[in-house]
Amino acid sequence: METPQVKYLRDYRPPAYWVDTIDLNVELKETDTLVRSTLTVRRNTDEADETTPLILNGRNMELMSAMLDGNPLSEDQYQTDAEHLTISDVPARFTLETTVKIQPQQNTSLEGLYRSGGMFCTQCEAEGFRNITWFPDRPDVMARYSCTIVADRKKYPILLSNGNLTDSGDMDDGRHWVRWEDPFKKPCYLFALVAGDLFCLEDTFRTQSGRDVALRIFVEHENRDKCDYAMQSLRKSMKWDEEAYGREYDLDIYMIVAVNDFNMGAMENKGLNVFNSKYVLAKPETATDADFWNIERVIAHEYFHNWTGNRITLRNWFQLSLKEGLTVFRDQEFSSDMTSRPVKRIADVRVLRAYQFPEDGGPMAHPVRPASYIKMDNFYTVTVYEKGAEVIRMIHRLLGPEGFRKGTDLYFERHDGQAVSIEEFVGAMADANGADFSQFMRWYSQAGTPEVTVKRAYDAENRTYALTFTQKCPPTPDMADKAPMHIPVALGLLGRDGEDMPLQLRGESEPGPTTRVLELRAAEETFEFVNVPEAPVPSILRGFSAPVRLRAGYTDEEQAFLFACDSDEFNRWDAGQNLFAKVMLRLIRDIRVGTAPDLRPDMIESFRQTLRNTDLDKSFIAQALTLPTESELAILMSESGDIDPDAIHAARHFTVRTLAQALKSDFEQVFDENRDAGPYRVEPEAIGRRSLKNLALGYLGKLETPAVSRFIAAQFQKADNMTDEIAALSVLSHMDCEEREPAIARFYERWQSDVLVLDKWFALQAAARLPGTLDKVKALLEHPDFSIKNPNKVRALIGAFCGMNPWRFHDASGAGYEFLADRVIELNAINPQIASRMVAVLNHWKKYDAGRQALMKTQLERIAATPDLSENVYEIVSKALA
Ligand code: 0A1
Ligand code: ZN
Repeated sequence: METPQVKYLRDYRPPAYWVDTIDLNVELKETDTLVRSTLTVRRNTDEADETTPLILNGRNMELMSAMLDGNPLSEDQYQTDAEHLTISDVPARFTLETTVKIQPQQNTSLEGLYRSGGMFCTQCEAEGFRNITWFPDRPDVMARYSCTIVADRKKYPILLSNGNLTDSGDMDDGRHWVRWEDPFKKPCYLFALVAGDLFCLEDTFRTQSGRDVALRIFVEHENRDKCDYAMQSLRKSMKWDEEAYGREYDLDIYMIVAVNDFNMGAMENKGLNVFNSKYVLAKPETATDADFWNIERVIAHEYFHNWTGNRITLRNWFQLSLKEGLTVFRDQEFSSDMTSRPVKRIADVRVLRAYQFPEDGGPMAHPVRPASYIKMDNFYTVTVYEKGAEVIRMIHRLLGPEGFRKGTDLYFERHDGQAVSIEEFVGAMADANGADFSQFMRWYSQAGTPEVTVKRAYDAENRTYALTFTQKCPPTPDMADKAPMHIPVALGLLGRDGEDMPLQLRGESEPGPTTRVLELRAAEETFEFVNVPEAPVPSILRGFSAPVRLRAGYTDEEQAFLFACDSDEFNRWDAGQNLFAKVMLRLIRDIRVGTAPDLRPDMIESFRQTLRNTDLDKSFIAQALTLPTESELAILMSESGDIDPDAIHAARHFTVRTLAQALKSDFEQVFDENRDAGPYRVEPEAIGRRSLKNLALGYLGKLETPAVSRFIAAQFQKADNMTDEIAALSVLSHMDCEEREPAIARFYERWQSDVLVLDKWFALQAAARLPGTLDKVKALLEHPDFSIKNPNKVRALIGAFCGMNPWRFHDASGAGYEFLADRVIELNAINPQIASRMVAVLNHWKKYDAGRQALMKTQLERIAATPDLSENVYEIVSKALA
């Protein structure tokens, strides 16, 4: 294998040729598909002259014919290799018509045009369009698209592409055709095509300017009763974007298609979103509260892309966070407005810490704007998406909501219709507000999670309080030395009574609001507050105002105090988590040296108080009393030494069990009080009741007595919605009791015809902490409902075992590692994107003990030596081994 080529941001040049229009004619057939494309091409005279060849991207296609300005190209006028079509002598403007044959039926990579069940669909981001036809496959080439689709009328009554349907007709041979025209210029990664026999749910939305937009959701007929929530979510998203950003939808039709085989969550193709069916289909019997929440979030995300991504798109793929960080920030704010702001913030920060912080500290660490990549697919990461959103959130925090809105208004006004860079976005923010973001830009170029340490000094005599912050960003494989960042630190000071103190910085004539944003810019900086009547407890980084690791040096007592009193609900939650984590890290130490573990009574008491606190939102309580997971503890443990999965499991198990024993009657009472949430509804109050009730069930399950397993099995039987049903089953799945197997079997019988519910069934068995789990997972690979070609199934079974079951996956025998490597090698030949997602679990191998390190390394080396290794997997594995 040749060593794959690295692409660098610094090498970016604008294209040598523009494409103004592309007309596609796609003839879908049962064995292969013919694609005729007509491009109008124009030389970019800033970059190219008559000697510059036209180079187009393409792969996995057979070129049937090529014509330049109507004249067939002879073989000496062009060259092809596996990835390019080069035409050396072209005029300044011309049309190029090519016809290619492709084989969507053979396409298991799910990139380009492929089959999913009985339908055809496309996925072109990032570089999938080159699997469909010859084209300059890069986001800065924006063209106007028209597309005619020809297919069998019976099998594919629905034929869709971007924009507006302008014409259609029947042919004599049982086929029909439909023509779509998209009036908006777009990069090819936003092209989409769908053909199938689909049910369509219709609705309309009247925009703020009074235009009616037709909304259509297409699904397989059997799922017709599962689209209402998605439609409702779409309408809410459209309204919210008008209100929050003044953004109105621009076409007359907005379509969403649900497909079962999809590599990612969903795709924002212009006017024709293609979704993983998991983020569309829901009804109370089959979807959980979390599923409903995710559907609303993903529908919003893709809809918001219409302005942040489509109307204004990317100059090159290095700028991915320009659209993704911004759009994630927008969907997070939308979800906060639709649900509960603190609970949403807690959930988002949990993801950031559990996935992004480790990424930033591992072999794949990269800045929010990566400087290089081998395969762009590998950079759809939590860093680009979630840390990218945190960076936008910091801008929002620094400018305030009005300033931020002025900035986005200017951004849309200046750059509509363009392919731009992150500089243009931050530039609009700066210009609209007269602000200086030059130091702030380091968030885009420096990888790694900054560490912020705080020293506190109270001077009772002068009634002053000084906070000294130091910041340090650890080295990452791409960069050893980092310059200080511009970090907004939102902060409050709590008095002994638990109330926020008025805050007055030295030099200010009077106190300001009780939460202040301090802006750190230097490696070390001191802020001094005056008129401070007593030594306060600081609540630092309220709302998680910057994606940093905070070292505030709190005592347990201070943390318990913040957990009980902080007016900032995020920090309140965080204080609890830090306290529990600290307690469990101590237990881990005890267990490792053979000391009998013991849980302090004050921890149990502080837990009880939160559980019984009726002033708190129930969803918040459920979040606050969910202990850090084994994976989260592993991250914390890795900061000071080797991760010990066995001790982590033992410590967490001990903690949960001890709490369950000590608070048994409290949990039972909480369960009873919240048992009746009325008929199932997706609304915050009912969700809160269910989450608290099921939290209690989870703790009670750890008692593992026959009475408890009977009780949980009864809850499982009685459940009338998937949230409760799966909650009970998942508690049972970890228990070695006689109710377990019959419940799992019953669930299968009940749901065997619903592929999405079966994903839950696979995942739950793979995540079970019982000793035989790996053998069970291997057996389930052979189950008739499992398919390695379906990404959702792979994530459910293999992903859940390797990613959600750390204790079993990291079994000291290395059997889990070997299992994963076998699957990665198998997937490499089927679907490289999914293979590389799966192998990334091994990225953190150096954080384990010598024995496990050696075992993981052996498997990584085995994967690296696989013949025909895809670029996707090569990039991850070679960086992990470096
Ligand atoms: N842009 C989509 C996500 C997406 C990214 C890559 C894909 O294929 C490699 C597919 C979808 C989003 O942000 O929702
Ligand atoms: Zn996106």
